[in-house]
Amino acid sequence: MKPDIVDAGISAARARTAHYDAVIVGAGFAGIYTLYKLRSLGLSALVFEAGAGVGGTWFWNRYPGARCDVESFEYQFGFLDDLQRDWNWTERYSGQAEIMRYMDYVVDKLDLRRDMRFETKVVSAVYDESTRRWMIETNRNDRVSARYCIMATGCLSAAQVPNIPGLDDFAGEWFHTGAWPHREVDFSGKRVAVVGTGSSGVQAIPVIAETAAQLTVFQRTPNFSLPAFNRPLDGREVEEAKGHFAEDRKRAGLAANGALYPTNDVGVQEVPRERVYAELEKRWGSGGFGFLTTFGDIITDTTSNDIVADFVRAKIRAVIHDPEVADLLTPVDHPLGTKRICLDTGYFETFNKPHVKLVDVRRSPIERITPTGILAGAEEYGVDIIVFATGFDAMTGSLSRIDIRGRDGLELREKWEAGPRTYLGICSAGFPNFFMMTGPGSPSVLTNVVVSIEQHVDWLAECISFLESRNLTAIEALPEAEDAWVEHANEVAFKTLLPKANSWYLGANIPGKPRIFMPYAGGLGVYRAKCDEVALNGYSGFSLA
Ligand code: NA7
Repeated sequence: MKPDIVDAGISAARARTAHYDAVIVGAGFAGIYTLYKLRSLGLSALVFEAGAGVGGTWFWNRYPGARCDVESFEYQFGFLDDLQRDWNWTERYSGQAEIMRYMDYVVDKLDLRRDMRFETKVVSAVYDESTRRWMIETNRNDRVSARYCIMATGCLSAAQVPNIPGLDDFAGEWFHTGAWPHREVDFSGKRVAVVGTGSSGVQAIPVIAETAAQLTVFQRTPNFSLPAFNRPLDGREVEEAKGHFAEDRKRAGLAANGALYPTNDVGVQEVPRERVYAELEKRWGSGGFGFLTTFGDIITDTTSNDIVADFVRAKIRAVIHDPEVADLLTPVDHPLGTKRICLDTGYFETFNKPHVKLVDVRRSPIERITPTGILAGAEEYGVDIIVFATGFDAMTGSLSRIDIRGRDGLELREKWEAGPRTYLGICSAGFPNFFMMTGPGSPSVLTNVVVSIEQHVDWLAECISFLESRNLTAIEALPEAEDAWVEHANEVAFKTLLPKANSWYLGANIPGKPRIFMPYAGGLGVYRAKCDEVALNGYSGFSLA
């Protein structure tokens, strides 16, 4: 269907309202696939993207060392075999620049760019019950009405700079890893501070240390990090992987984590300890998240988790020369895997370098930023550049920064004041024809997110086809179905150790954010079956009109 432009006669700046079947917010993996899929249904769809290009979170996270922690063969689209056939990954874990090239390649190959508007932020999305349409407005004064409003805004897109007094007066440069400038930042000869030691800090620190004159790392919580063992891929293994891609993809789509890590149902305490260590050593040597599935109960049993965590702690200590620094870098305050685990290349070894210093901000809290440095624990650390690797307002941040209003003017922000409430992580009661791709309450960040995205988009497309074929104009989650899903998701999370850490999964990194475990911890395979069942039952838990 062709979009239709009509004169709304509102103001000169907003004289025209464009009408589409769907508006998609975000041009990351989710936005790209949603546009492709809706187009293939014959719908007109328009994508708004804040960045100057496609890529979503990868567009912004171009900090030194930025790399995916899911293997390249798995972290790519699977919906069209040609896409993987004609693309050759060069490293086991792709770097940010290669992922960007891949996403550009996909968008060009599928001719999607012509329906994307870049450097355009959606500021509001308001549902008009009388027309059953969403009115979407942007910071460029676009006004677009659409039957379906699809948020492909990503789980890790709203960068969070901590509110530290004095930052405005800092005379040097400062950056956030998640909003990195599109130019080379030269650290050579500079005194650099990195605040934060999550995945972004862990990736950036070794690379920054290569050229900085001095690097001071401000750590609040030491994190578990495993060696990635990244390496170049050779042509033969790339070809071989392409040959069994479809089969692998199917398997990943049914797995709990949407990936191909070898699993093992056996519990840590069911086998002799020497065998436990031998297995852990083997997985450790292969690199990557597969370590966490060496045994079946690492994420559910405290004692088993401790045994495996001790193994990791010993590995960490073994590479750090100074025992005091080793103490500081060894994670002790949360079970292994309950904060998103990091994959690194030479992270802990970096702290053996004489020009790298570690400051424990729990012992020496950051008091303020001065014009020339950071004041922490009554000591001023002089720096020229500050890098905030302080994470994101995860899962809800990119939604709450938009003024979203559903039926009767209900504000999403207000509805979610005590924490996000969704049905299946896709829809929320009071917001008809409003869909979130990998929203809170879906497996998303606990999985290989590209596989989760494809599951969501496929489900969405089927749902829209269902509505269109029956001339239905509105679908909305029922409050009781939403309540039951929220309760179920909570119950599932609390059967694991995941809620035991102060993680961004729980919103614990954002001052004042309600403490709700946001992703669905029941596994992608189980989740997929639930979504399929809902569809098969004529969209049970939804009202249709
Ligand atoms: P994360 O994982 O949220 O890490 C942020 C880090 O910044 C973490 O170490 C935080 O400590 C630290 N932090 C946050 N605020 C502060 C303040 N105010 N002072 C000191 N330290 C602070 O974000 P990343 O970008 O590294 O990774 C996000 C995800 O992207 C990652 O999990 C992958 O999925 C990809 P804390 O642990 O909260 O004590």
